[in-house]
Amino acid sequence: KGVNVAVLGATGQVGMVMRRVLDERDFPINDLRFMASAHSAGTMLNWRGHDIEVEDVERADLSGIDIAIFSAGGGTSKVWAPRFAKAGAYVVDNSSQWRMDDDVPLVVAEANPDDLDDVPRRIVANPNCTTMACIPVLKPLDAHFGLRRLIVSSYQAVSGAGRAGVEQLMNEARAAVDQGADKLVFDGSAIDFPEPTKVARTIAFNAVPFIGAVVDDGSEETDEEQKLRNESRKILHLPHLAASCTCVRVGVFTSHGMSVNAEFERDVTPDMARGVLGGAPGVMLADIPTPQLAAGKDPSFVGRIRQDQAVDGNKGLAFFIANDNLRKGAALNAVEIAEIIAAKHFAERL
Ligand code: 11C
Repeated sequence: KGVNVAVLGATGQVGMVMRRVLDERDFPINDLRFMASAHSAGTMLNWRGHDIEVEDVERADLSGIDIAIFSAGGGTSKVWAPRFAKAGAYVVDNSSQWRMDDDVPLVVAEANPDDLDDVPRRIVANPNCTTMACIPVLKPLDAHFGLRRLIVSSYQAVSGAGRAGVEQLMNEARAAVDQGADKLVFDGSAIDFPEPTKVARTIAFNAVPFIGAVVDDGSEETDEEQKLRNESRKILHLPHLAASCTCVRVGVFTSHGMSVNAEFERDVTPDMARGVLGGAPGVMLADIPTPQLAAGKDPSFVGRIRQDQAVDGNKGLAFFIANDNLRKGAALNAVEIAEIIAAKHFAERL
C-alpha cells in the first residue's frame, strides 16, 4: 500500500521541512528514498526511527519512483526533472525552472487542484513563496469580488535565500550586538559588519529592497518581483491581472510578510472580506499577522484588513499576510500537490 516517493534535495533546509511534513501528514508511502548531489550523498537521515542513506542522484536507479519531490534549485531541476519523468515518476518541483511553461501545471493546493487533471510532461511546479503566501487569501476574494489589480510589498525572511542567508543574518546580528547595536540609531556605519555573503547588503537590523536579479527587459524589476505577477495570473486563471510587486529582504529568519493593496470589480468591505476569509482553506485571520506568528505553522495569516482609501468607493482592500516560506511557501504545498497526484493517479494504492 502507498506510493513510492523520492525527495531530491533531501538534506537542504526545505528538504528537512519536507521530511517533517511528509511525516506529520502521514503521507501514504510505500518506499521512501532521499537523494542529493554527490556532496551530500552518504548522509544518513532519520525517518520514523530508522536511518535512510542519501543517494547520489547521478548514480541512482530512477525506476519504480511514483512521485519525486524536488527542492534542489533550477539548474538541477532542468536536468533531472525530465529524467525522472521519463523513468515514470511525477515530479513536483520547487524551483522556478518550469513554472511558466504552458504544459506544466503551477498549483496551489487550495486554489487550482484541478489543474493536476492533466500533467502532460509529468512535471508539476510549486510557486515561489511570495506568490504562495498570497494565493490562499486572494483566491476566495477573487471568487467573491473579482480581483482586478494588486500592489504588493514583501518583507521576506532570510531563509528564503537558503541556509547562507540565515548564517549571514546570524553572523551580522552577533557582530552588531557585540559592538553595541544601538549605535546604529545615530550612524548606519557605526558597526563593523562582516562583508555580506548572500543578501545584497547587510541584513541585520536592516531592510534590503533587492531580491533575485534584475530582469533584462527594460522594466528594472527583479525576477522575484515578476514572479508574483506572472505566477498569480497563471494560478488564478487571470491572465490580465494587473500586478506590481516590490520585494524586500528583512532581518527575519523565517516567514514572509506581504503588504497587499487589492482592487476588485465588485464592492467589498473589510467585514465582507473577513466573512469570506474566516472559512477559507489555508487561511487564518489574525489581528496582527507577524512572521513570528506564522513560523512553523501552515496557514497564511491575514489581518489588518482595511478599506483601501486610495481606491474609489468600496472596491479596494488593504491587508497584511504572514506565511512560513519553508512550509506552505515550499515544502507543505509540494507535499499537498503530491497528495493530490496520489489521489488522482494512484488511487488504487491508497
Ligand atoms: C526568496 N522567494 O525568498 C525566494 C526563494 O523562485 O523558488 C525561492 C525562489 C524561487 O529569496
